[in-house]
Amino acid sequence: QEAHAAEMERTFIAIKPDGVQRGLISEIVSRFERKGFKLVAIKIVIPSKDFAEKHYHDLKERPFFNGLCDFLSSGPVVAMVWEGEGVIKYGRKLIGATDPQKSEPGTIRGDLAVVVGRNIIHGSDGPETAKDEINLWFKPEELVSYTSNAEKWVY
Ligand code: 3AN
Repeated sequence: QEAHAAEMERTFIAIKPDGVQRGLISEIVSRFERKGFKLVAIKIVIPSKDFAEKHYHDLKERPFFNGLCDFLSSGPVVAMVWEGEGVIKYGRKLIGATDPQKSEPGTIRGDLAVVVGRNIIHGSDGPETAKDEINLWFKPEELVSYTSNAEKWVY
């Protein structure tokens, strides 16, 4: 069981300050939970600007980089690690397209957000960024390995 859990794919998901302020924490958590993914780390933090710049380092040449980092560091963020088969790619599917005007109804951004600068949630876009982002936001001991009762019915 432990070996199985250790091999399972993980992704970093964050509810941004707009999602927290709008009271969407439980709504977002519940979509990942009901799908069958497993929550292995969660905390609420106000990231510093410096930390936000590290998180978004890939976007530093983009014109919206500074505003984006100001925004991420403007209030509490719920940082999470979710685990499950295909969770990186499917997590992105649950989240929907970057621009909420283009994300499908039924997705988190499609149902709950209107503009790209306030799109309420972040999800890692691939295995490498997932690893990097989990390492940036969490210490190893903050990740919990456990077998959930639901697991034997999900898999
Ligand atoms: P995603 O969050 O879907 O992976 P990225 O990585 O392209 O999308 O962009 C990261 C974040 O940057 C987005 N979540 C959004 O908040 C912000 N962003 C992306 N494009 C724009 C834009 N044109 N104007 C303002 N903010 C943007």
